[in-house]
Amino acid sequence: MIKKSIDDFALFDGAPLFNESLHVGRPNLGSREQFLGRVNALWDRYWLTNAGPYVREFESQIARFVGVKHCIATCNGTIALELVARAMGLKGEVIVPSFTFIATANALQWQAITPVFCDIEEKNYTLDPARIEQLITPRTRGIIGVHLWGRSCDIDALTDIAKRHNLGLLFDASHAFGVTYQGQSIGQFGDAEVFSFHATKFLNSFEGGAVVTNSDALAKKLRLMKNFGFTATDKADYLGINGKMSEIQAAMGLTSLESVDDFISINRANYTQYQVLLNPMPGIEVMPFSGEEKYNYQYISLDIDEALTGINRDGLMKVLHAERIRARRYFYPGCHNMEPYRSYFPNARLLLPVTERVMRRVLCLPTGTSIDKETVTSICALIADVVTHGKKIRRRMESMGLLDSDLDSCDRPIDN
Ligand code: T4K
Repeated sequence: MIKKSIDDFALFDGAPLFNESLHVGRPNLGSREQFLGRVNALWDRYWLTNAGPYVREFESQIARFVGVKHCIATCNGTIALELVARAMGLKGEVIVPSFTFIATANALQWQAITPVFCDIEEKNYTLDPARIEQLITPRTRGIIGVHLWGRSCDIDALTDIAKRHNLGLLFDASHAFGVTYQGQSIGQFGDAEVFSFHATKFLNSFEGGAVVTNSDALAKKLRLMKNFGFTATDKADYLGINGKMSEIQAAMGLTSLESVDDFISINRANYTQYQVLLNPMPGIEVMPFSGEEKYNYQYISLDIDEALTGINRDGLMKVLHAERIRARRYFYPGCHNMEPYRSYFPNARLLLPVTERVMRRVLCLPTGTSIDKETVTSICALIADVVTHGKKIRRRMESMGLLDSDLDSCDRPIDN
């Protein structure tokens, strides 16, 4: 037991368990020496961006790793989604999950394409193929599946639907670098797939992203589009924008790539430890990474059943935050409950029962290379204490008004 009585919890003025905040999304850093070596070389080269040698090397290494013909690196994952949606000619309506980071929907809405929110299935919390066809209208041009938290969509089913209805099929693989589906690398499916290499992602280039595809035509368009449409110096043949990755981003990306195996083994060890210690607790389940596939284990997500724990997800999160464990409610409250979508589609939730339920129950815990097994053990021991005193803690929180207060503001880290 870490907390002998509920007075010892930091939420009730006890001492916090950790001296420093533990973050979901603390970057995985590779070798400092390798990175600084690359920075020194780019400094000497006087070549900082615009298809420099690091970006080209990064693109070819990513394409090789994933097993695709083309990788087009971009300044971030959101721009990659926007560029590829446009290059694919997506217009009208595109079917997407609401249970995703808002960038998936915004990349469409930003170009006046309407995201049509589809519910998720219970297993991986990814697009439910059984719900897609009822959302297809004459305006529908495409589907974007999100491989949420590094678990792939039902790619076969989505491919089948897209083919039968002649729709574009894109995957937001922001969470799924290094992951497989039926033994094949994520990145090889649909018309194209998009990775995010944001600092918080399994593989990072500070900010960054990429479109990967086997389509020569799509790759050619994307290369023009991300560089203002230039086909030669002083010659633009296409409407383009600036979506380029810089050399320093690529230097970080290359450095991250060298450490992929280490990142996975640390993440896997943390995941296993969380599973072993949390799953026996009533009402707490660590979402499994199952089967024969490869995973990056970057997101540890819990399902919390209040009927058994005595405290709900938001209550648990508040307790953890006070102890400096910055657990996150990804992806609460779902895109459909945020602007502009909440105003556009006020009744969307009626078609999203699984999303509405899941977004109230799941919580992501810290992992990554800044977290070791001992830290995981302490986090789990604390959660055990919370579950032991669940009802009591909830009652105390209620009497202090802590469960009624503005939960939306409470997952912003208070300090670093
Ligand atoms: N599609 C999906 C499915 C996505 O998840 C994302 C991004 C995208 C598309 C768009 O890709 P990008 O355009 O971002 O490449 C974070 C990330 O900013 C975002 O990239 C990511 N998804 C999302 C899941 O997480 P926030 O709003 O949660 O970020 P923030 O600032 O609260 O940081 C998260 C945690 O990480 C904090 O507890 C602090 C910690 N952190 C963060 C940074 C940046 C660090 O410890 N060090 C850092 O350098 O969105």
